[in-house]
Amino acid sequence: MTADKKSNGASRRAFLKGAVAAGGAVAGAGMARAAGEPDPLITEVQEWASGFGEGVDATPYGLPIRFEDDVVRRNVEWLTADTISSINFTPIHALDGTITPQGCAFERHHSGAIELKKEDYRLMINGLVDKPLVFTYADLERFPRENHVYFCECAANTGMEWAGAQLNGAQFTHGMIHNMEYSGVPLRTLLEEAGLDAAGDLADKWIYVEGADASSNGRSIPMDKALDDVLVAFKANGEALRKEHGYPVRLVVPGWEGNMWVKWLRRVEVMDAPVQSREETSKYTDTLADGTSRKWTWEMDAKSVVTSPSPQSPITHGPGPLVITGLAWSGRGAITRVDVTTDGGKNWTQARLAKDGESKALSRFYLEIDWDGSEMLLQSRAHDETGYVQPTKAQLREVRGENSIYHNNCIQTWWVKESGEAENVEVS
Ligand SMILES: Nc1nc2c(c(=O)[nH]1)N[C@H]1C(S)=C(S)[C@@H](COP(=O)(O)O)O[C@H]1N2
Ligand SMILES: [Mo]
Repeated sequence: MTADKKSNGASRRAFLKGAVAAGGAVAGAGMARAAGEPDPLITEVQEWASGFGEGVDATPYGLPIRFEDDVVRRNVEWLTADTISSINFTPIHALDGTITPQGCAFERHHSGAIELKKEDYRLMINGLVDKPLVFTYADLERFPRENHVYFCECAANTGMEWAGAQLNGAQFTHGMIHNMEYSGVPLRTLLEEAGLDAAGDLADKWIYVEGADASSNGRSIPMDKALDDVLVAFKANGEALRKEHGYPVRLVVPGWEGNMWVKWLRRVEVMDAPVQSREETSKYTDTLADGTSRKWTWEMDAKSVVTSPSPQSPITHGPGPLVITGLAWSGRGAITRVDVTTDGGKNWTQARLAKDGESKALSRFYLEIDWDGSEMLLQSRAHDETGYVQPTKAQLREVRGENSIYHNNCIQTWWVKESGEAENVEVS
């Protein structure tokens, strides 16, 4: 291995504690046991076949079986001073497919997750509209609905990695993302209900959206986006939004940074200029090397990560068939291709997309290899339908410097060792 590896191992290994499974490599290259070997799990009558299981009344609303209790959201205590204004991370290293179950989808709150009943819910549309309106939840349910799958990524995802390899696990480096099927009413429908004639030329108009929680989390959105694909959503993955994701109603702003996806949506004001709120000036902007900041960086650039093998999902078998898998996404449209390298970027192989990329939604990729048991520097590289290719860390630093927190979409490297264990590193 000639590439240089850099990591801040000791400090970050400490917080991971039990997160890494104990598995090491086992002998044998086979994918299945040879027939004929005595195996009590095959030859004996098992306990679970000797009596009855639970009745259908045992679990009116099911949770994952207890053996899966490590597939949970985790937070990193030292990242924030208080859990009320904090973040936790989706266990992407342990999931497959693309849909994130709500129960383990990351949460980001500025003033905690509030409890708001449907009966107490109101949405106001005001400002430069023909007739200001207030909708109840029941009113919203009477408008034609749409269903769409979209990812929601916090702009701070991967934000700890600018200065060097930092957090040891895909959950922590890339887990500020979830991908759900939303059911809701296009914001366009509600704006048209209020009437936009009063706004005049829509090309230079904005909306300001805010939540009902104490933080209100207000953001300005240009009118053309508001009228394009923004959804006022009340269901995710078929069921009501969870409290932590904005029950009963949240804004879905496809492809744009998570901060704009206002939860507990209470107000949409049509305006002739952006508000320049805290969340779009001192926060969620990127300071460059020369001290100036990038403005209006709403779209999430194409990005990908290998979810397994990875530090929390080590290889637990010997050489032979190995499934490498991960996620790719772009705020500008569909993923068209993902490449994977096992040697730190010298040779790339095109991975297999589980299905055709969907616009502004996660794509799952697989690369099946015959692992020779030697160490690997695993990386993935996403391409989207605009022709954009995910940059290396060095390429990104060249244009963005190292002052940023947000919008780090660089290529991630896992150093997979002969033991099958993996570590977050940088290659140069
Ligand atoms: N009202 C309100 N909306 C909010 C927030 C908030 O604190 N309050 N956090 C924002 C941020 S920064 C992100 S990344 C997303 C996270 O959505 P989630 O908690 O459903 O994952 O919600 C956004 N919407
Ligand atoms: Mo965020």
